[in-house]
Amino acid sequence: MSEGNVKPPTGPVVAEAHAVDTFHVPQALFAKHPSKPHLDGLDHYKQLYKESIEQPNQFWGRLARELLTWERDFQTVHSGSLEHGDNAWFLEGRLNASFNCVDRHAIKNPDKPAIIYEADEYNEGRTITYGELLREVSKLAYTLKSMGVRKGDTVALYLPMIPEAVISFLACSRIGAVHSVIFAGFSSDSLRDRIVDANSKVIITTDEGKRGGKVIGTKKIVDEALKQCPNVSHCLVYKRTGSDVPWTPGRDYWWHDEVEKYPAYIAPESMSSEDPLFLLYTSGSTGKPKGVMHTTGGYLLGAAATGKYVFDIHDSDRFFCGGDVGWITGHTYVVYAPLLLGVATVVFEGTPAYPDFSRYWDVVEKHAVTQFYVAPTALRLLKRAGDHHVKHQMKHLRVLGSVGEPIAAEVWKWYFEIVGKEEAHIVDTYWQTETGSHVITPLGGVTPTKPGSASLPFFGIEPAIIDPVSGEEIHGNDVEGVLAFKQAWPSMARTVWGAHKRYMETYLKVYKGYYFTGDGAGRDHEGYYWIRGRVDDVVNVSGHRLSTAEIEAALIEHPIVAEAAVVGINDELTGQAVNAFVSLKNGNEVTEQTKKDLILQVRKSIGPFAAPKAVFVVSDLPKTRSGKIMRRILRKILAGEEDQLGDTSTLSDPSVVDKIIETVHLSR
Ligand code: 6R9
Repeated sequence: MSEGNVKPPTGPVVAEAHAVDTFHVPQALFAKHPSKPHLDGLDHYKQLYKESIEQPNQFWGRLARELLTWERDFQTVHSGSLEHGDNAWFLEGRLNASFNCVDRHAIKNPDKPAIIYEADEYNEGRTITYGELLREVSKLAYTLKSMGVRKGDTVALYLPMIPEAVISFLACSRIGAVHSVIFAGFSSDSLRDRIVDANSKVIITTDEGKRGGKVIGTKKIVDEALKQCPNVSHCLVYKRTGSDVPWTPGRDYWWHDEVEKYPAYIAPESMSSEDPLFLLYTSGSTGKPKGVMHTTGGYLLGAAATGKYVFDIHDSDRFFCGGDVGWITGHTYVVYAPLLLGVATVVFEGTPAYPDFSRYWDVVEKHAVTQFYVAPTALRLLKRAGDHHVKHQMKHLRVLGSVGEPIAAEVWKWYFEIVGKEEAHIVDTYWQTETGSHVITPLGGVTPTKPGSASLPFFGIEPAIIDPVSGEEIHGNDVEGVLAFKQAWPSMARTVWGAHKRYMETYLKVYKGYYFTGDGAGRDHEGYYWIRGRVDDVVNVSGHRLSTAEIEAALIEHPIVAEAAVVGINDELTGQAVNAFVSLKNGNEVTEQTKKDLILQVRKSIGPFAAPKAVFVVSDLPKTRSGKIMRRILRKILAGEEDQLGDTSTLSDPSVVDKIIETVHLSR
């Protein structure tokens, strides 16, 4: 782990939190409910929570049999430990993810809507029933098989938010292939790295994508990446816009030509509970992204259980998660949770600002959405745009979820009052790519909430607040520290692809016997959790998780850059923003173009969403005598806290600090 890794958490102290209001589940939610929430109030939660912690095998064994369909039952609910990093769930059990998401609902009710596709343009969407989904998934599964994909192989997906993305997830899992989704905002370099790391031989993409009225050249980016992926034998292309795209015969295949060759049913592959279901790359405190690996039984149970209890999903619901399938939120709550529970999921291709700031609410109204789930960054944008854009009744809404970053109390209240009309329950869900599903969260229709707090642990999660200095757990309430978990849970990541040692070191060895989240947190006088943000070198920009080290590595790739230091600073709209400091190699002059080139370098190397908001070209960076860059000093300067830099005499050249202050001031 890198320098400054375990910084004491910042943010409001717990004492302030005492003053906040507690919101009870609105009575109107019960009035509009199709039946009633799955649990009868907080005591019922407490009773089940107690069982989940004291008798986890009994609790999870029961839920796994209730929520999933097993082709062969399991005998061992859990084995392994956090200490050894060998956790396994539902051993001996066999099941298939696509069977659980599709077949069992298609058999019962083939005409029930499964996917409500809301295209970028308002009237171009369509609805896909469970029966149709089964046929589409089967045909694609056949296609992948014919391309040589076998059980255990990884398949790269580089797709926009269209139904074919969901179909691709499920087609992979149907034949036992491991999907590795790469967010379609990543650059060709990032895509290449992920294809190579996972050794994917087949990739699925589109000719182009459409988002917010703009066209995205997905196939072009794939072509660029594949120049350096000699092992990719097949590229399957779904025609989204019909534009002319470059074509490599023998490697590129049109989706529509291929799928029509195959029958509309293929039997699902029998998988062991612990077989990998997917890889998803995420940023950590070092430069190289990690391929977080989730397995079948445990992950699916986490998705289904949180879908049921956190979102209070019932049979007739229509679920809308605004997250992209390229991130974990889309994996678990666009695809798996709603489909496992057999309800309709909205796949929204556009943005909240196109054609105007009413778009989300138009979608919610049009499809009578019952649960809506989004990141605070979108809410901040919409709140700022003005309440007049929220002119919709949205009377079916029961649960409004928030995810990805802390939600400020004013934004929380806006969501509750203006979007939910005080009739829907707000759930601020805390979790991570690595946790697979929600870990600290209110339960919809059940848990009283406090704006800004993710509230209480989900079933089976035993949080611990640890003192980052002593490494000891801090017991009792009204405490602050870093957040860890004491017990394994079914949907936790099992490893980092090809790097189990890194998995152990990042999550399980920091505090022995605990899973370390990387976040600071407080536990208030009522046992409610307040997430303070990352204590490592991870920056959260608009809910996108970025590693400062990864951005630094991108900057250093530019031939004129000698050294780079990247820090996250608070930003009103995006939560945090990336600011970069670079020093140039000898002989390189700073020109008007330099900063633009460096920003372009990051866009090219990672993707547009990682581009620094500001670049400061400086003569040297503040370093310790052993050469470690003191990012803390840069953060303080940007925050205008030059008077609180602390002791700078230990720097190898203390005079650089004044020069940096001057550069920052001049550029403002
Ligand atoms: C689901 C997701 C994980 C990091 C996590 C934390 C932050 C997520 C949050 C939250 C405060 C919440 N985070 N949910 N912070 N309140 N409700 O976002 O996964 O992309 O892996 O990011 O996001 O810092 O550690 P991922």
